[in-house]
Amino acid sequence: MRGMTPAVLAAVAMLGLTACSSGGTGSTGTQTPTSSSAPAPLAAATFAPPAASGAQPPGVVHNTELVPAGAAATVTAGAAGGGTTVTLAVTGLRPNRKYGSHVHTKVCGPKPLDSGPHYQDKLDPVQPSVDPAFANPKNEVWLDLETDASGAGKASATVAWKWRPNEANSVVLHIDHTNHHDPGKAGTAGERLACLTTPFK
Ligand SMILES: [Cu+2]
Repeated sequence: MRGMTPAVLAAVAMLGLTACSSGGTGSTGTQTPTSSSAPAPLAAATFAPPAASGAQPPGVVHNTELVPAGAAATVTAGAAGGGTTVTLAVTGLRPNRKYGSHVHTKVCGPKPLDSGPHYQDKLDPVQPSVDPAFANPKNEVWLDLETDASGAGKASATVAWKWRPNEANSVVLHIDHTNHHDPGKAGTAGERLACLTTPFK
């Protein structure tokens, strides 16, 4: 601060106050380059009940018994060769329990079905898609996981394609692991428990 006039110091102090009162998460220092091997989270939130109307929280819970208060999720995604890798990490779920999960097309809303169908690379002309020729983990992003004793879990999926812009917008947690092969049930994992709005691009 040597060499600064009192007026400059006052201005610096005021800027500081302004920055703090904005409450934002703006830069507070030098930017460190993000490593390509550890992409920044696309979305991260503690699940919250849906808002009665208007804007929804980023993570919406539909079943508070199986996604208890404090449960949280983080999604990262990045290019992998010519394809895409998505990772889902959760904490605070029920311990030692299997959950299904997929990338869905729409943002999370107050109702479980608001998140729309699964994102598919090759779109099944028949919707909802339960044909294993389309509803499979090469054509969709499946992130089934099993929690540990603390309720934490992680899943990763790599597919050979990239997103169509703005068509994949959430990660949904389901009550069961995903059905892999049964025609009429392929890709289904039961009740939608929670949803994290995630803008895949
Ligand atoms: Cu799903």
